[in-house]
Amino acid sequence: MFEGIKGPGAAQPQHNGSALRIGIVHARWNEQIISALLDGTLKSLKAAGVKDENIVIQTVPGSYELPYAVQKMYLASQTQHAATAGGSLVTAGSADLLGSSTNLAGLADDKKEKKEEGKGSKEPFDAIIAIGALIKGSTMHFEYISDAVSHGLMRVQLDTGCAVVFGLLTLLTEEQGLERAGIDAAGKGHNHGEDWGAAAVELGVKRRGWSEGVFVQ
Ligand code: DLZ
Repeated sequence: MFEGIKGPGAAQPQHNGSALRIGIVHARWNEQIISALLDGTLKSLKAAGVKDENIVIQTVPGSYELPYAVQKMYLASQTQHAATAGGSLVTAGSADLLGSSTNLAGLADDKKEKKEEGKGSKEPFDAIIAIGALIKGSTMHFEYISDAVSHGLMRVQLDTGCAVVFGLLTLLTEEQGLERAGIDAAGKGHNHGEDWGAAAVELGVKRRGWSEGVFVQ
């Protein structure tokens, strides 16, 4: 998957994602790039065995909204898990929630966009992949958003304990984005979404191990 290009190199052994629940949230700006990145991400998730019904996809207008959406999605998955287990929100296992500065009442607002997942898992997400493409313009807008989103995504993963995959492209030109989405005219690019899907599976599997005191290779 990663031959001849910059990338993480395949994990050894390949991780099995068949038990994982993965969230994806993507911005809608720069749709052509985002769409290809999303395809690449889904391709690698499925190649690792992640089941369709255990992948939840949400969209937000732009990259600036990604950290907020990741945080809310993770809390929503915890709410689903608590409801399925017949517990209430503030019970054992919800320490992450208590440590968060999020207003739980705000979850109701998010229900409008929530996809019906039917038979899928109701476990808290093992990893959430945040995908966006920021393209530099002629003002300082790009710098502020890139910085805020990068820090926001790091913060939300450390605050919640959910692995967050950084799928934000910070681009000087649209061409750079096409290359990194694997859809450039020269055909030299590589779809970074494939790396992000693999990273989510690896972190999801390792996170489960770490939470049980096991170090998965
Ligand atoms: C406003 C804006 C601009 C100019 N450029 C981009 C971009 O290249 N990529 C992206 O994902 N979002 C962009 N946005 C939208 C902001 O991220 C955000 O959605 C709005 O400022 C509303 O908060």
